[in-house]
Amino acid sequence: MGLIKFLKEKFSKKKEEKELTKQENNISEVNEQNDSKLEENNNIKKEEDLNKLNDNKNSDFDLKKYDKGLEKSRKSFADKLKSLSKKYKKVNQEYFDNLEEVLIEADVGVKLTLDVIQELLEKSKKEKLEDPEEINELLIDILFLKYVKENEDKNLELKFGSKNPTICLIVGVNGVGKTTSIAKLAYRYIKQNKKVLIVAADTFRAAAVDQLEIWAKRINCDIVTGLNNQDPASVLYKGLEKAKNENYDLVIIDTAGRLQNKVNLMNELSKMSKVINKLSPDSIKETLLIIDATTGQNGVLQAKSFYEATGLTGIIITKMDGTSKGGIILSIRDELGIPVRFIGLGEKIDDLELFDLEKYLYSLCINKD
Ligand SMILES: Nc1nc2c(ncn2[C@@H]2O[C@H](COP(=O)(O)OP(=O)(O)OP(=O)(O)O)[C@@H](O)[C@H]2O)c(=O)[nH]1
Ligand SMILES: [Mg+2]
Repeated sequence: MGLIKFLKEKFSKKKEEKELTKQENNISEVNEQNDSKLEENNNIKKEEDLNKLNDNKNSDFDLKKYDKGLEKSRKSFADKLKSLSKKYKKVNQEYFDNLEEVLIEADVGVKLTLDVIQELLEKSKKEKLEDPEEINELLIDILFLKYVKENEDKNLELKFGSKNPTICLIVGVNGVGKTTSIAKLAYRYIKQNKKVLIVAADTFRAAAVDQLEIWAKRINCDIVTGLNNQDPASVLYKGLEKAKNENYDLVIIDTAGRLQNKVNLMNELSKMSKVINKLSPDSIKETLLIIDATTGQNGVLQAKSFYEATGLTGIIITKMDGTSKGGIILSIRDELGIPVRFIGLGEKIDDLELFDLEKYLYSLCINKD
């Protein structure tokens, strides 16, 4: 079965609702059984069923967020695919040229677009496909397979060790959404009962610290700050000592985003890495790059620079709700191979979602009208 059909089946509302009603009925049935011998087993089953039900409800809720957050991109990408498939009875070279344009306009990137079109041409020839709908379905399959990497950890959540705090360095150029994403991340893990500490190591602008302090207060998260223009590494030092002494689970570090001078940036970030390695040698370390989806292919260039300067363990793509060019995720993955870990789908504190390739492709590529 092609991915489109699979995703439609997996995510289609009717099926989900039917499934939920069925499960709710099952739970009521379980409730109605009073046989004392079965009571213990039933309780376990009831709990399992309730968990499943909650998982489904959460997944349904997440899907709605994806759908809403990617609305602009879908309106552009999925609608163009649909009108293209309506325009042609049979595919021809012109169809593939148009498809190429749609992919480039969605910011899938020139390199990946050309690869995908090439593969699409070869496969459609081999399988003798001529129906535009089938070609579009094959296109989504190819996009999916291009993203997926074997032997890669599928769990995109931050990892936690049993003893030491996880140290998460947040990097990115000015205005991409670093501070907001830090607040969103802190909130996510506070909700998962983690003890979280924010370190305001962007001492370059006083306003940056103020902004982070406001967020920290709002979500009730501890924060370590320094003085304006204080060496960021010394603020970090203070933060890591506190984290160690007070048994925090997660330390999230805000940094300044001055990419204008790459040498400066490299020096500053490598100094920070040294502090982290010295104070927390046994901690799990993450370096997450924040990319603003609305900056398009420029984001790919930024990612390359940061990757060279610091090494990255993942990417957070923000402002997906504000762009019609949702293909940027595929382009970045293709160019750098780094996993997108989270996506920002709005300005609110809970508008940060774990990246889910299936939900993303479903929301981006499938016209819901
Ligand atoms: N629509 C939308 N806006 C976002 C998202 N993430 C961040 N923003 C907005 O982007 C703007 C910049 O966000 P900041 O978090 O201040 O960005 P920053 O990278 O810390 O900026 P500097 O500290 O100036 O380098 C703010 O107005 C945020 O509300 C998102 O996912 N969606
Ligand atoms: Mg900031």
